[in-house]
Amino acid sequence: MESNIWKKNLYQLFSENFPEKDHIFIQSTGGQSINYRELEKFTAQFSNALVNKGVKQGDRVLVQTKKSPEVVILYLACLRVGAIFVPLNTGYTESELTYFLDDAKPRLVVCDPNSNISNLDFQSEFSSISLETLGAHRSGTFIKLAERQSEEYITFESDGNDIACILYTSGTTGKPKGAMLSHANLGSNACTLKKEWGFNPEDILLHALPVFHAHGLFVAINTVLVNGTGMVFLPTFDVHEVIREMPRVTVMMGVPTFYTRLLEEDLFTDDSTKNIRLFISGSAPLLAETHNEFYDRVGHSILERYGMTETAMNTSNPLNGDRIPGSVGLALPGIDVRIVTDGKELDIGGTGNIEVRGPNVFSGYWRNPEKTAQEFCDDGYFRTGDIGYKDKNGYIFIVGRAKDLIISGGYNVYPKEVEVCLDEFNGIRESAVIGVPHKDFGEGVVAVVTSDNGKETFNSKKIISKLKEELAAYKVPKAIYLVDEIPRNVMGKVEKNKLRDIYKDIFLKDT
Ligand code: MLC
Ligand code: AMP
Repeated sequence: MESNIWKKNLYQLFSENFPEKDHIFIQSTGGQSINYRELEKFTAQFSNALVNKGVKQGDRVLVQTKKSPEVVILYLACLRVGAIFVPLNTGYTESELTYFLDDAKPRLVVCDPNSNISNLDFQSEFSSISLETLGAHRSGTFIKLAERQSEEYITFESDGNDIACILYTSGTTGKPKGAMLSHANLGSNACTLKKEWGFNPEDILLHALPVFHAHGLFVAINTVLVNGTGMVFLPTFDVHEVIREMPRVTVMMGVPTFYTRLLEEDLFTDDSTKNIRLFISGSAPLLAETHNEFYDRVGHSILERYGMTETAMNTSNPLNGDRIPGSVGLALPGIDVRIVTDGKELDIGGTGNIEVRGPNVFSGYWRNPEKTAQEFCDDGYFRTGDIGYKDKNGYIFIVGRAKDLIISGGYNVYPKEVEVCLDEFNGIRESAVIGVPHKDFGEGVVAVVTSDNGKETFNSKKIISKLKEELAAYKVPKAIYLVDEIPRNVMGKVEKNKLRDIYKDIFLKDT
């Protein structure tokens, strides 16, 4: 790769690769499309609208909207202005949103016209923050403002070190932390993925992921933009719509749940995939059996890759060469991946902590230098919290996690956050939250609790529905089991392995 081409404003990097202006960038279902001429015009108008709202370089723009082409334009406008784009999961509840507003201290919040964020107190508590709405089909106050703006905007110049985005990722302490990603972090990764995955001018991506996480936003959209091509943009993963749209595209990216859901459909045949050159999976482990079943059904070997919010993509199975089921592939060019235990790098085959270093690795946690320092080694490697080994050919295999984390359908759930909420419930004495195998989501969230009240009054459905007022629904346990005592070891630590062993079968039977 030409070195350092990404040390600049990310939008500038993209625009250097834009194709002829009529080339379609986004085609949505329902007939809406945006070509590259419109993309330049709309991002300029959105940039001017941001400036009009007082947004300056380095200001945070907190965004919680439904997926739409407009939110992609807003992301690009933030890059052009040098503002920091902070996307939030649309499932967050009011109490979760209050935390993000407090922590990110945004200049501007852009939300869906029906978002519960507008219920928060923008009159006094958050009075320094402007609030605008942005809905699908060019609705909302921000669109109205943008439509009145100039179609020209001079993109903010950067050496790449400025922060482009903050993505919140939950933490073991229960409070989400904001990972700061620079223009260069994202640009270097986009250039690497374009090359490694053989993106070419004819490619069209099927985009059915949410756009508030690294996968849908960075891996998918940034790679398309640096390649200067287009995507078919679906609002959510609806398996029938995906099968219908598949013949129009050449590449699909998804979490493992996408692939298991496709395999459940008889309509999904090799005819559906006749124009596809590449299926990519990530964000959670793809079972070797899913990989093999997919190959047997449609003759495609899914390419599995591995990354995280803090680092974007670290490893990938090769485009040309063996894609090994159960492995996340080889370190990407320019990225160092090592396996470490007790500060010592392990030999081939040794299982330990996975650490990564490279231009993709983030710039630290927002307003949290202590946590940042904790997660980096002195020589610049980042501690991923994943456990794995490397084989003699350099293929990485992830075998577990040092962090207490559940990945459900590609969404991260930190048990601590759920336990803190559960423990505040009247009657619950203590709780332990674990991940157990789930047919659809890979892992399902399950809680085991003790109660001060008797079994007769225990009502798990009621607790679940109350929890949904506090936590985004994907974090809420799919089942809650009442026990007399939560098992602990001699040190007093909850024995989660024991609980996982006990509840994996019980949960599968119950669902
Ligand atoms: C939805 N629900 C989930 C869930 N998704 N529960 C657990 N885990 C999930 N992932 C719940 C809803 O709250 C709802 O609960 C019920 O399931 C049905 O919701 P739905 O909206 O109909 O679900 P669906 O649209 O089918 O969504 C499932 C999904 C979605 C798999 C398509 O979760 C998804 O798009 N996941 C992708 C996440 C992602 O992009 N991860 C990337 C992170 S970046 P109820 O109780 O209300 O009925 C990253 C870095 C990297 O990890 O390496 O890529
Ligand atoms: P997030 O914080 O949402 O970015 O999630 C990152 C985590 O997802 C990583 O630390 C891994 O634990 C997990 N992950 C991502 N891709 C894979 C994969 N292909 N296989 C296994 N785990 C993965």
